[in-house]
Amino acid sequence: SPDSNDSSTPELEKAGLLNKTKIAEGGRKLRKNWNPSWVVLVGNSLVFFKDPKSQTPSSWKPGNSCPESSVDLRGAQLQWANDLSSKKNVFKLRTVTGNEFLLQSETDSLIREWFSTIQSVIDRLNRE
Ligand code: I3S
Repeated sequence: SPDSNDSSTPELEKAGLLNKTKIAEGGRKLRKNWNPSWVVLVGNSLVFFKDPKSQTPSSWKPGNSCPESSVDLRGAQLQWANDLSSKKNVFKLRTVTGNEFLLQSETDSLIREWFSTIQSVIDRLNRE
């Protein structure tokens, strides 16, 4: 389309369902609370939405798909973190502000795709 390179419209890199828990906020450790999350990688951000399956029909109305939270990937660090969970396929994302998230999927190929796609965005931002 003619607008596909419009810099005001960040490119959607990836979207899908992952298990997520936040484990630190501003460097302070948090209690784990794993939940399915609809994760969207768009532009320089990773955006988290409620698991669509857990939403009520009314929450599907346009305009009601409000993100739960959003992570700026600039300066973020990504690492495999199977030592931080009994679950398999876990990686940790740490933001410059000291927020830490674990993301997980039972599907090996899927989690590897997420890891490399997020890493490539971080690498691109590091080159800017
Ligand atoms: O690393 P931890 O503390 O063993 O993580 C487990 C606990 O947070 C547990 O919650 P409670 O301590 O509130 O019962 C969670 O239910 C588990 O999922 C956490 O471990 P995994 O290994 O699933 O990340």
